[in-house]
Amino acid sequence: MNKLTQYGWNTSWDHEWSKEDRSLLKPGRITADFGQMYRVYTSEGEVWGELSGKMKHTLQSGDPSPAVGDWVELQLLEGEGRGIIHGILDRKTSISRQKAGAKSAQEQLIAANVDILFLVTSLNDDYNPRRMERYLIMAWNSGVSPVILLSKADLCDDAEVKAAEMELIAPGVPVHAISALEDLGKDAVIGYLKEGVTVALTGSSGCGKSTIVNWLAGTSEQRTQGIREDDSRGRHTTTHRELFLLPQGGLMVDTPGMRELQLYDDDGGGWEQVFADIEAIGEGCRFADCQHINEAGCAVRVAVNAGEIDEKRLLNYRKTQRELQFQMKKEARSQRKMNRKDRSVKEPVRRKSSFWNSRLNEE
Ligand SMILES: Nc1nc2c(ncn2[C@@H]2O[C@H](COP(=O)(O)OP(=O)(O)OP(=O)(O)O)[C@@H](O)[C@H]2O)c(=O)[nH]1
Ligand SMILES: [Mg+2]
Ligand SMILES: [Zn+2]
Repeated sequence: MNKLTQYGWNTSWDHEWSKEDRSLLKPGRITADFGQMYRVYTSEGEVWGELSGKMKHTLQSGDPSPAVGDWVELQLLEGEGRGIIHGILDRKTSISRQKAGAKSAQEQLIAANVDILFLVTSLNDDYNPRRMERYLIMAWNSGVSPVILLSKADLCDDAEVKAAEMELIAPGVPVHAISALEDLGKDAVIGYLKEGVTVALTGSSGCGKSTIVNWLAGTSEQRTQGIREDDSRGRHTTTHRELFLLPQGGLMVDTPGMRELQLYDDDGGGWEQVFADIEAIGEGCRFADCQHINEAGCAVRVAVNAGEIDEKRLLNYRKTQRELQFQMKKEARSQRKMNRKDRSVKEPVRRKSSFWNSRLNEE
């Protein structure tokens, strides 16, 4: 049987665990999330886990539900191959986005306790530097280290040019062109996989995330499917998040491709980090609140005209900024609403619609 340390347990988690009396509970790591049921890896092997009644209740009042990668407190039911989840250990990192379709600002966790995030984009029509900027904002906000993988290098003649472009928009972030089909770049990818290290994959549907899992695992762990001929888009083959233990050591979280990444900024400073170059040049603008559109004495415009900053990057800088500001306003609004409710309702607020139903339709 595999050891808990292979799943990422270490002295730091041990320390966290022993802070409270948990003698009747066992630590387990969530490896898959099926809505109401979870797969949980424990020292006794993998079991089904469901939330305790108390946890379900606190979730309804807004506490975050467990995500793939979370370490949980599990009460194992002897001989039943299942257990009850009583709590979540504090997350070291959490990758979040804004929940699709939500009216208020709502965080949706993609994975927890991830060390490295592979931002995958394929070198066909999927390739889009502006989208990569969005993914980078998410990565830096989550506290994980991003690595850019340019997949399907076999379909492209100028992989080096594209890799250089990525290095320009993401200074200091490693960029690797790979091809699972032609077994190219595998060593670079394996270099990130060490015992106990958790790597997650993210990117559009069809960019080849599940193919990467299979390529590294050397088996067909995950189902993959051809992309649509007419527009090169994927078919949303992967439908739930799952964590795999790889033969090289290390863990990999496969996720469903996103239709669009709506940013959820929890003030992690991701946006400032991604556009640090523009922010720095902007220091030289005459007006402190310069929007870098056509103001007099705008240092950013000068840099754009000199070809030092791509105009499209500047547009994305503004677009993502507006989005995050709008979202913060939404958040403030829903917070005010909550406060009003708190004053008027003594009983805990129960939501009418089923919490779990809404979770199942999330992607
Ligand atoms: N030419 C080429 N095709 C690849 C490569 N890697 C993956 N593909 C193909 O791309 C298609 C989509 O791959 P998947 O691995 O299913 O993509 P995904 O990112 O997991 O997609 P979702 O699960 O929908 O998010 C499949 O037909 C793969 O065979 C590659 O290196 N080269
Ligand atoms: Mg997939
Ligand atoms: Zn300016």
